[in-house]
Amino acid sequence: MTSICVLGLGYIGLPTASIFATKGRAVLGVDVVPAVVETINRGRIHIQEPDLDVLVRAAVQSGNLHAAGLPGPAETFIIAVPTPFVVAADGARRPDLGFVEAAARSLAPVVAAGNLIVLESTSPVGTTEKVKAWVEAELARLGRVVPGLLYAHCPERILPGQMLKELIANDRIVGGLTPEASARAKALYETFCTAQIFVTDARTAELAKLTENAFRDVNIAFANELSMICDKLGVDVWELIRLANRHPRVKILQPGPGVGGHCIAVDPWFIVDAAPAESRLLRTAREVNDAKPAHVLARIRAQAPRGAAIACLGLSFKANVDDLRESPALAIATQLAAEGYRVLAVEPNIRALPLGLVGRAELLDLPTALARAELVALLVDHRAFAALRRADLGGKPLVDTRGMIT
Ligand code: SAJ
Repeated sequence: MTSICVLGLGYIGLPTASIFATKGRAVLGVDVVPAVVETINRGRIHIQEPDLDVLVRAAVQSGNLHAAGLPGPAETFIIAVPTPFVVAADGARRPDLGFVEAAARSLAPVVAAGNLIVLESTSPVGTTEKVKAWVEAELARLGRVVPGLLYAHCPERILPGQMLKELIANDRIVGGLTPEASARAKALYETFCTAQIFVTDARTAELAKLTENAFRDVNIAFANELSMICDKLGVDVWELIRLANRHPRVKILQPGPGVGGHCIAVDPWFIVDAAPAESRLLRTAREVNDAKPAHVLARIRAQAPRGAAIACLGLSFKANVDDLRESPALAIATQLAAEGYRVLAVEPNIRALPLGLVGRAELLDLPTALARAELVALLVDHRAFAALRRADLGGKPLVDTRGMIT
């Protein structure tokens, strides 16, 4: 009998399902994409994350992890599907809970009395209550009566690039719709989490996760705004931050080409959408970070005429990952190509250009790109670029969005 059914085998669901399986639980992983199901059942992975391949292979080979297209009966269900936003006609960003709703409704045919349903997806306040309403609506439609279902939110906090370490070692927050649900969810995560698990209610747990990412977004926006002020005033922002951070109570983050990924650039909007009049700082931070790629593009245009060859060092959304989703570096490279620049992309973490750049850019190694470039744009602070020095650039103009090249 399956112990845990995990819906969504992406960046969160796959490591979570695998770790439960390696702890001896019988896990059914569910994904709507057949290729993902097939890949995982072969013990392979469809995403890049250090050591995840080893974990998934161990989980599948132990016989404890199996993937399928539909959920089956289990004691516990974990929903780990995407929660993106959609841009409404008036420009507002609204959460798209379509994947969560579909996952919740898909449970109705298989849930049994006393089952626990955990929402892990980062979600707007009130979503766990909605999950309950969707399951109940679908049960009613099927004419099923299933007493004692328990619901909880348990957001993940793991950092892409060091997920497996953080999955085990990060403190967690669990918020049930009832104290019994919280207690069951806490016991569930104690299976593998070696850190503290704090219990609260579902709405606080939902807002806590959004708050963590909004906090980081606001702090990165501060750094990005400083970098734009410094460009205007002719001050070296890296030197400035280094010095200001010598104050015992100042800890400024690092500017970059913008904020990417599927978390920090998304989650604050769920707060802004729910409390627009009160979320002035959060909205402005999002706007500042979203405006940074345009600032970087303006600096490149000012130093290189159209048609020039631009070495774009890094395409991913942050250092040392292959994840191109919502990447400001990719957006900058794509825009340069659209404007007629010759884009020489250097991205050591991918083997082929993303579709949007195919035929419009070249994927090169670092020495070749540097040799052919007329301007060098350092967009991602990958380890692979750490040894690069200004002296290696032969006097070519440099736009260093990460303050990496000295
Ligand atoms: N960035 C900067 N300057 C900085 C720090 C980050 O420009 O000083 C940029 C990065 O380059 C990247 C973006 O911000 O484009 C986000 O990167 P990140 O490493 O800060 O965070 P994510 O999106 O990979 O993961 C975040 C984490 N949240 C927090 O640190 C509060 C992670 O713990 C969450 O689990 C994850 O979001 C999530 O899934 O919500």
